[in-house]
Amino acid sequence: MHLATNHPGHVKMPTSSHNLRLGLFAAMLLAAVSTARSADSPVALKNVFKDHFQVGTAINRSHATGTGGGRRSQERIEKDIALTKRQFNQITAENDMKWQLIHPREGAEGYDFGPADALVEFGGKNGMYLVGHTLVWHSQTPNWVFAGTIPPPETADAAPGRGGFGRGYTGPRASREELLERMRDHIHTVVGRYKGKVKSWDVVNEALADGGPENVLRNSLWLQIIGPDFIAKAFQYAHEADPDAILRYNDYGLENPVKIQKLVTLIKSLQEQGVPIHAIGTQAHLNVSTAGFEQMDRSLGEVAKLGLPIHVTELDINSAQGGQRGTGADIAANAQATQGGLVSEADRKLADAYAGIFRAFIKHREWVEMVTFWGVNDAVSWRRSGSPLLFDGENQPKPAFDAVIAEAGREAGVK
Ligand code: 9MR
Repeated sequence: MHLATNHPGHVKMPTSSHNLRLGLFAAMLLAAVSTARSADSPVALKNVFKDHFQVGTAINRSHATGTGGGRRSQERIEKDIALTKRQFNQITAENDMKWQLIHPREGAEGYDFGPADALVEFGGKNGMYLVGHTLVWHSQTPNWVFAGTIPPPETADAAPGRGGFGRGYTGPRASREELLERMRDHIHTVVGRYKGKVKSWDVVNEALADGGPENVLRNSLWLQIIGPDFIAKAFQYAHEADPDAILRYNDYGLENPVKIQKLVTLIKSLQEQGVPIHAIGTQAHLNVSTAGFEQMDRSLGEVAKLGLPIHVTELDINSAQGGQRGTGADIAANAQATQGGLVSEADRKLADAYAGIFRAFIKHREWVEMVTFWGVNDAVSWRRSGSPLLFDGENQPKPAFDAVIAEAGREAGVK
């Protein structure tokens, strides 16, 4: 039985005394939700979901180093950091552990660990679970990685060190052995440096092909030069570097039934070969028009069949802009969720979508171990024009935040 209606913040009082107790608990939780609108509120995602899964966020370099400037002022960065500490118990580097940034040049001197070190220190100081993103990806990988060591002069423009990030590299290529050796060096160095601190790694990112069922794997330079076993090798190297790390395969679009089948094909094959893979990362970059309980329930149900923990790794929901003001009969409901203010149609749709997917996360809690938002707030999101997160650019909780918290309350009421 559901005690709350679809509207977050509205609780139907139950009848039996057992249910009354639980109903009161749910009501108390929801009362706490209304105080969540203050920026100093004690209501935190990490606490509300502590018996379900970790709740984390991607953070960027400004957050890790505590330095504003550029697009975001020092004052705002400090508020982002305060919000991060209050709400989340897990962090992922949005960019600074990508090959392009952590290992821009060839050789032992070619690493740039500063920003990643700052992030690891920030997480450690604040008792946060650290996730490393990402070791092997078709994107954001410098050209030198794929380049043959002695390019002929006529292809010098495409030679190592001339910029570009992997996808477009067309110069003379490394041999399979050369590329495997670079991959091994990279993984051993990066994973080894943060051994025991970064607890979980996105070892291979987005290796599945989009489109129809013909191709399982993306036609990347990794695939072309090494062959399909580049994935198994990456996991093997990461496991050698830190045998205790949780190694994930991470991809997007796992709401799409065709892509899920490709995931199943890939992961079963890795499992049959005894490859050390410990969790599936489903990015969950969603759109408000399709995101909701049914879509997420179906996707998680399929992924769970693999028998591995599921980490929701890059959650956000692109929401339409320019929503209309609620009117007439909607006013009471809107007011309840906003303490007197009106909820725009766009905010309402986003809240409903988030409520649905969190209901699905809770339903699959046996498998879902971590939920990571891809950004602290709308202003720092890669999809900022789609206002995709729970906090606005001023770090104020949106109706979607209330809706997510209310799902925990709803669950408390049904158990
Ligand atoms: O959010 C990231 C953005 O700041 C970067 O410019 C971009 C390219 O490195 O990557 C974004 O994050 C991606 C993630 O690393 C992998 N999955 C898709 C994410 C969104 O593009």
